[in-house]
Amino acid sequence: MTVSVHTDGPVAFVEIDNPPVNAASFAVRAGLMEALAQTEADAAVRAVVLLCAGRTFVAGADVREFGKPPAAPLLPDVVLALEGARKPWIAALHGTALGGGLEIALGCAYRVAVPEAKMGLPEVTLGLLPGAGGTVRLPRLVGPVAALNIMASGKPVGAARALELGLIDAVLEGDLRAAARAFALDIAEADKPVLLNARDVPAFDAEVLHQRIAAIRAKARGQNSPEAVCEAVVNATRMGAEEALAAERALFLRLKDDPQSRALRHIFFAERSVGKSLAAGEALPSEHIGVVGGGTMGAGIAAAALLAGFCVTMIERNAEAVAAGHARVVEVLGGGLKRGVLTEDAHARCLEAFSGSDEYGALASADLVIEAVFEYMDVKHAVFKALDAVVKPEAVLATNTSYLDVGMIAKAVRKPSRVIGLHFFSPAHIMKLLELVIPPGADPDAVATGAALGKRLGKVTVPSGVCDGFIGNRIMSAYRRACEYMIEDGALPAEVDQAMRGFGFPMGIFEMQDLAGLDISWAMRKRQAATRDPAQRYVDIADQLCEQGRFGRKTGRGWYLYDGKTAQVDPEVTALIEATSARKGITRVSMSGDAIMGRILDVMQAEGRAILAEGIAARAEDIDVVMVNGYGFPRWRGGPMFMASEGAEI
Ligand code: T1G
Repeated sequence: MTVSVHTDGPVAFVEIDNPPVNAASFAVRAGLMEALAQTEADAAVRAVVLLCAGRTFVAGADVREFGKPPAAPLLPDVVLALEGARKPWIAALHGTALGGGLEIALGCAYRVAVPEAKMGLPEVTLGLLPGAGGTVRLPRLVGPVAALNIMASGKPVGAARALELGLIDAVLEGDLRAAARAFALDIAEADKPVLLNARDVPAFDAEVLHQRIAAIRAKARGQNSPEAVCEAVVNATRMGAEEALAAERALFLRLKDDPQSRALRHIFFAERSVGKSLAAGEALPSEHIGVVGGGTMGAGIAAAALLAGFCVTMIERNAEAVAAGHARVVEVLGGGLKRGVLTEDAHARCLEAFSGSDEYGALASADLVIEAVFEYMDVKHAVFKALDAVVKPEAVLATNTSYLDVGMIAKAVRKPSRVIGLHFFSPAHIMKLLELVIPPGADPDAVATGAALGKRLGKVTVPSGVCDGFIGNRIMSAYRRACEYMIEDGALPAEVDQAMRGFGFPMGIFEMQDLAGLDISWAMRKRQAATRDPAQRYVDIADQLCEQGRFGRKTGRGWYLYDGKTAQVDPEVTALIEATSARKGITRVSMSGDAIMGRILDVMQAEGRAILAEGIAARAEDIDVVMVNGYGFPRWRGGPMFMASEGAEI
């Protein structure tokens, strides 16, 4: 039974049971209408408690229904009906009451929650806005500025903050059902609170609201839903509820058909279904993680594992390096404490679970070991030989290499099938993307163990086959080459970067190289020079910059000149580029921003098709997940392969 009614004296319990997240599907909506009729008709019922089975209160409308014709009763109508109930409804919240779930709660006379509950209106992250009255009721309950912050950020608030805001009426300790029953008995004979729709918006500072709207618009970077949220909140301050609800509906329907929302829903589900293609292996229990290498990546990986509750042992080559690596991890954890994302207890627990050593023997009890040492095959081989001699037979060994052949690395151990690739992205404790690189012959249990680690670290774990650059770096190398061809043919770095920013990237490829440091890829190009295909066009502009010691931000000069963090176009670089074109007999031709971005997108999609054809990626949506979560591809465009499938133009 998706929605059941159980009466306990004067209190009726209406329970929704629609796993996995009690999404407000058609069955839930119809069931609520039936429960409303039943409780209204039952003279013995004086108050109604609405709660959910499973792990969370309603986590939103059922997004899977969006592609289908809407089926009455529509959620806005269900909320209106609940709001009009003669008997008071109390929404009893646990887990994450999100989107349409919170809107259902706003239609109830009261809202109560357990201390751990979170609630929010994340529709903007799906390219939508609350479409069941949230943009009208929330401003009337908590004020337009707080409502705007909740709806424009899409971020949930905790129960304590919700109580402060007046979003909920009480935080209930202990058993929610019993506490909600007691609350219901307390209010059963009281007058029902004034309907939210019958209230005026509380007094607010119009200048503050205006400033918040300006900031949201500035950050929107081409997205439509934040703008719509701003418009809806302004409507709530200027219109009566009925007019504002109609305006909200119009905005919602417009956004629901917007390609940006289709793209965001595509990515939402792609991230949750990624890895479903993995062969059925059995994840081995992992509690003790070894990390070899205490540099930036190793420290980030160690911190990520500590934050996820693992015990971590870091190995470095000597006591000094161990101390340096340890200090890096302590600094990362300290940052989390300072920013308030880590409690004192959690911080202490992480430090307690962390140890370092210059002896590989310290990894004897490790369940899984990740190496993050220099990107040289002989260094990797030495590390894996040393690991092979000390770890337990069932331990999984992983390399964090960003482009070396994982199968070649695996040859260093007696049982290569235990070796996988876990390609983290820096900073490893923050970036959500993890490429799970699966060499031929890898043990399915080792692969499943890597996938389980990724899930526990809160990563989006994308399986990849073995090739140069796996999925993300391979596509980035392809469009980096295309951008260097374009600047040799007539474009300039600033024009390329502007085109990418205009498309929605946080920064362009040349700005990004200056940030990362030009010397790193220069060293790789020099290593690969001997094996480079002489028939392939090669642009040596970046080499020339490096030969002049222009390594990017860290040397104050790279593709751009830096005055602090501000990048300036450098006439010397422009001259160098033009001289290179002349030297190669190229007549430079200028390119429009759309032409530049169109070329970049074409190259991304072509490389993506090759990656699929070679079986490196299992699904086109996996490529989108990689590009959105690891390479700054704008989420609201869905990814290069989604754009190709939609025939979307720049
Ligand atoms: N609809 C349908 N399925 C959903 C869903 C939803 N809203 N949310 C989650 N799922 C599925 C998900 O695909 C996965 O399925 C499973 O539940 C577990 O999800 C009118 C229009 C709730 C915080 O945006 O943020 O309401 O892969 O892996 O990490 O104004 O899911 O198991 O088959 O993410 O524990 C607004 C979206 C909708 C919330 C749980 N609500 N969901 O996280 O599990 S629009 C949202 C989440 C709306 C109204 C508007 C998270 C979560 P499967 P999961 P999790």
